[in-house]
Amino acid sequence: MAKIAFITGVTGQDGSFLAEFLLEKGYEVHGMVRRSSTDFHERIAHLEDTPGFHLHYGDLSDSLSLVKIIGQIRPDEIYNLAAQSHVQISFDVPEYTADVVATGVLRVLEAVRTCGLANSCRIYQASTSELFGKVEEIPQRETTPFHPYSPYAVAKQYGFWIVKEYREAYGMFCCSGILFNHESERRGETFVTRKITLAAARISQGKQEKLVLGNLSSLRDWGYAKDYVECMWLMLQNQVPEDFVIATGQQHSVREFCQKAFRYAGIELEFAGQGLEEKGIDIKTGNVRVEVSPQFYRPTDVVNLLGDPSKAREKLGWNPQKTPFQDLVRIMMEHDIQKVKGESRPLNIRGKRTGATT
Ligand code: NAP
Ligand code: G4F
Repeated sequence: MAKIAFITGVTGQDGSFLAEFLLEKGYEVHGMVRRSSTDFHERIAHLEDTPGFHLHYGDLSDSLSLVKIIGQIRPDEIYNLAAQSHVQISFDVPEYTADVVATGVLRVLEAVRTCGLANSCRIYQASTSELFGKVEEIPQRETTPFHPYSPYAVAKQYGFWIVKEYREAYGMFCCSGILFNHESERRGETFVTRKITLAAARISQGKQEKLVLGNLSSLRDWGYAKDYVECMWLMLQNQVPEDFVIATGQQHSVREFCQKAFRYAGIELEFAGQGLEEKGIDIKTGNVRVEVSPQFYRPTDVVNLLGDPSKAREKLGWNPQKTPFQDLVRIMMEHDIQKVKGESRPLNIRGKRTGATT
């Protein structure tokens, strides 16, 4: 009998890679989608006719839909990836973020209990390095104290603790992956790496003038999303439910990511100036290609994330360096150089077609 997996957030970056990964392993995969005015799910469109892949309408803010889906499909494994996942936007919609990112986790756990699956169903919760926030230790590991530093991170902290609580109170196999930033050619376009790779590709093709960013000095431990979904699965195959830090153990700044991405597009950038006055200048032409705006600064920002993946390497046999930083930038740039070749519509100064602010 094929194992049955249920993925919330299947239309997202991680959900789409995880669905592919589980289908390849022979799982029957069920994904939850929410109704939207555009019913095209770009990241999973290629999977929609695959045998063993099924979609259900539901929402993390709607307990009844969770109970209905989980009761109907009776999954062996649940991957709870759905979230309002943008940190800056969590300052704009804090209450909604709390409902989906915090209470949503509780709803999934309670749905599993309501359906009588507490002893059989294993649950993965998408936790985050944002829990370390205003960091109290470098690098951050499983024992590092949490100091969440945004409405998103505070909500994710509730998710982390309620999973731990249900594990201890009811003996459920539920665990959290404390994942550091992971990116890909499917990353949402307003996260900083994808904003940069798309802009570098467009600028090199004369389709965008400049890129406007926030804090260029922010440091992140960036990995490749495709490698990280394997770890989610490994955590649920473990003998016992445990929480793991998932990271590469390498750190880079936003500025450095810019330089590498633009170099890939044939533009050598030199940064000059400080703070809001800092500019990224094309060394060959003297044109300013990167500027800084306070619009992209957060009321509180997490600026020094570096993970220690030793526990995942030792206990799960996971390789944190499968896709090194250089390869991640190359994969994203190769994809985006091709993607923007087909674009003709004019873009605003932020490289966006809408008035959105992130
Ligand atoms: P993402 O691309 O933003 O995808 C989020 C997914 O959640 C989408 O499928 C979205 O559906 C769905 N969703 C949002 N609100 C929902 C709701 N109310 N009900 C049901 N579904 C909802 O995020 P990601 O990068 O794949 O991240 C996956 C998970 O890992 C998230 O929980 C995120 O917070 C966490 N995480 C991510 C990273 C990272 O670096 N990527 C690191 C640590 C933790 P729509 O397509 O309809 O919007
Ligand atoms: O790409 P970001 O928006 O990702 P952030 O805030 O680290 O959150 C992502 O990773 C978390 C794991 O640590 C996940 F939990 C979360 O769901 C999400 O996937 O920003 C990265 C850094 C920040 O310090 C930000 O201030 O880049 C800085 N930054 C500088 N300019 C910018 C920009 N971020 C964005 N989004 N846009 C900018 O223009």
